[in-house]
Amino acid sequence: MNAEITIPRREMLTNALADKEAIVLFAAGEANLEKFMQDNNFLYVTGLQIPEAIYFAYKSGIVPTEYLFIQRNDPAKEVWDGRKMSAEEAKELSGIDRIAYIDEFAAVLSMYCPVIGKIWANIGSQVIDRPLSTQLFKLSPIKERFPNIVIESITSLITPLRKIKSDWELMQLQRAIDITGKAIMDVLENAESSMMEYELEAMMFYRMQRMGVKQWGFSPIVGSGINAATLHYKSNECRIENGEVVLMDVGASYLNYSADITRCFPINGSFSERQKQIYSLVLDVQKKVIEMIKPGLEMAELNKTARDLLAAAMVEIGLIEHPDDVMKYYMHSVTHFLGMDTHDVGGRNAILEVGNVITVEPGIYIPEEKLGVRIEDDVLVTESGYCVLSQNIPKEVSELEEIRKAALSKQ
Ligand SMILES: [Mn+2]
Repeated sequence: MNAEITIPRREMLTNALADKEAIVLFAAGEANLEKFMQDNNFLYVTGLQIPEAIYFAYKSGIVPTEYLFIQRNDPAKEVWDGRKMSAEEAKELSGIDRIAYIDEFAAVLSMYCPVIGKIWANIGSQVIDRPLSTQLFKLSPIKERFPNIVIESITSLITPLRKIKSDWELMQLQRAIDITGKAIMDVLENAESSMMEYELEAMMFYRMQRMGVKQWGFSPIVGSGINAATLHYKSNECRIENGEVVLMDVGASYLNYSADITRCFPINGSFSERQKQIYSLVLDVQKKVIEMIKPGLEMAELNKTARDLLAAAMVEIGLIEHPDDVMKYYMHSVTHFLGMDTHDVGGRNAILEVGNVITVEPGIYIPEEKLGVRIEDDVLVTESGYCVLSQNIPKEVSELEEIRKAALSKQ
């Protein structure tokens, strides 16, 4: 990500500001012994993968004033943390002209505060029984000294931008999806019964990291048998038994763009009749929901259709008696926005627009049969309807069985 990409984003963002409004975006804090993961709003606006930095913009008249505050390089700390990004590098990479240091932020902000009406900041969600977010904590002196300044979450200002993916963003997402697909193929071709779920996770991360991925987009789910029926199963610590269906809900994060794919497969090469029945139902519903996707459609419609179709199918096979009981075996939404965040900004009830990327992920979970099936693809909304970005990752029963049988015959 460079200035060419982020300058137009900042133009659009500051255009959305009213007179006397400001933006304050905090980068993620310095990583201690964990991997550094940048704040996505800060990254979207500046393109910079540096900790602790602060972006500030103030609009009065037409042209906004922009500052970027960065860490000072401390030669004594260099041996521990490496050299900090210099002011020249930060300016070059971000296209922001006024570069200052973090210890100057308070003085600069104090200068503008008497005239600022509102500050849009990445303050995170405010849950009343939780501690203040670091960002809100850093802004709290303003609340005391300048009580007239409204501090508001940047989410509503930045969401209209982030939910329409540019061509560049689609390239990164496609890369994340393709790498995830390769990782899933590795599992399909190498998994054996009696392996541990975490071995499958390791196979996938090995492939992903060799292809330039630094982290998972979210904690990967690899669940076999009854574990596949636990929606957010993450421990991935059980042995895979012969005859089980394995569910993998995984996504690589490539340059902070996250894939989100779910595939299920029979560990011993072929689905049982019952497994095939349930799998085929879910796949059929998934395809029908995907076919509905087009600009102007409410996401709520996708949810309603998925629920209605799954309910009808469950009644037909005698799994439930009445369609209203569908929640017993299907209890989540069928779609969410996808992007820098796995559950990206945009909400769950938006109207689809060209350039949105969403998931489609119906499922049926029957713990008493030790079976859980979810099938999830990532879909771009286009002018003529949709494009399934993960279409190359096999999901037909015949494809999955063929790949598994070929793999098992080699072992
Ligand atoms: Mn998902």
